[in-house]
Amino acid sequence: MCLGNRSIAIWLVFTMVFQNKQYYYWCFVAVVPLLISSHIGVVTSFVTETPTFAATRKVVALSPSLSPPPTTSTSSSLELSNYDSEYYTPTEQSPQSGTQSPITLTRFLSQYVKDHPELKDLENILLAVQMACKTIANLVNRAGLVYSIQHSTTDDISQGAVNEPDYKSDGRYYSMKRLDKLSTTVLKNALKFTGTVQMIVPEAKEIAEQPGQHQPGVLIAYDQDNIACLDPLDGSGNADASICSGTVFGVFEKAKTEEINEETLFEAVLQPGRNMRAAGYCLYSSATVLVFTLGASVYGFTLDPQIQEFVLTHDRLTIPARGNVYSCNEANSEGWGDSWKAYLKNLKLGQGETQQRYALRYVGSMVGDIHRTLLYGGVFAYPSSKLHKPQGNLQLLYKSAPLAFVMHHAGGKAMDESGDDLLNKRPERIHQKSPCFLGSSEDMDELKKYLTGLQN
Ligand code: FDP
Repeated sequence: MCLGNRSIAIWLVFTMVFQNKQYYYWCFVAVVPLLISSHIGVVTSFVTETPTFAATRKVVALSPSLSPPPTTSTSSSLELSNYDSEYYTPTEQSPQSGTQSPITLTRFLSQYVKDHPELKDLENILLAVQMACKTIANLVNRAGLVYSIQHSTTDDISQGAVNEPDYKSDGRYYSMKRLDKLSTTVLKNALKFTGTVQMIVPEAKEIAEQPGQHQPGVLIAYDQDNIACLDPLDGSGNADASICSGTVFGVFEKAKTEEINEETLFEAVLQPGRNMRAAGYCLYSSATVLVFTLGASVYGFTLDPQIQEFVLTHDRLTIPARGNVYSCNEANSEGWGDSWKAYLKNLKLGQGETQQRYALRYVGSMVGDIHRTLLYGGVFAYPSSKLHKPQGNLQLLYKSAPLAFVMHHAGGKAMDESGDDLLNKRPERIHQKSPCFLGSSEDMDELKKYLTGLQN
């Protein structure tokens, strides 16, 4: 632009001098202010961009826990503010004792296990999970970029895809496969890095329940004391459309068997959710949020992208006792059971216990729907549908049970279709699905009356 203006000006001067036409004189008068303003633009952007660059470099230099917090203040508003340094302020208080100052996950855990030495063996697994979640967050954020590249070379890729049995015509095939694979590798590597954790990726032999379904990449990881189930990326098919997805994990005490092989490990992991020692999820959305419980309160940590650290943002998270939202896939409604239908009808008409009409919110990504339910209250449900999904769509062991465990410790409830506590349900197979209902305690109590036939 600048170069263009300059050429026009030179050309005008040239023609003015050599042809002496008044017309060119007036054009020159009009172009000079343009030229000046473009120069001012260059100078202004130089002035405004320089501090931004300086600030960026400062942020990078502030490697967490290695560099001390900045002590001098500078004139730029982009410089790190005091609250950043608070993350690194040593605190004498226990994380449970109500401190208000932000605290990183690493520091939180070290303090937590100091207060609860019996949980010390969980620290490694959680630190590995948080490391992996940071990387997965990055992969998910870049999914849209990869998507556009893939769609520019559709020919050979789509041919390969349609030949595979689990091809999905909705375009979610690639990111599902690619991101599932990548996030499984990331989690595996992070867990291996602890030096104590071993891994198994169980084969999904019983996916025949729903032929044509994409097989989730569940991981089973174990060390001397614990055995964990991890769903590396639930909702991976949504990532291309920049819709949220999440990692889910649940940790059991490992059975003290002498010999460790696939059989004994699978036996050890097929436990009711109630036996978990820890569970949680990481949501990849407009923010990356890691929510977990070590069997007592629930804590939520948000990834601060400036410093690449999870910081405590939801201290002892509890779900509201009542909500005004229900969350389910209405496309399955023709196959739903009568009790769930009757309950929903009353919510929609404002004829439930609260006499208030409920709204529908359904992302279709379980971690996102559960996170919203946890924060705002209400009901999340994946009931059975006799037409298409007789067991719903959610695996008990590594999706609904860990989330039910979190829900329970946040003061909410989770049930199966008979109204029994979902945490008491023992899966018979790794990939077994089960209808589930999770949410606010009063909403769940009301729903239970329908499911158990007390109300219809
Ligand atoms: P997705 O198939 O997109 O991976 O467990 C998988 C899951 O998503 C959940 O995240 C989500 O709650 C559910 O399935 C959505 O199922 P429907 O498409 O049948 O509603």
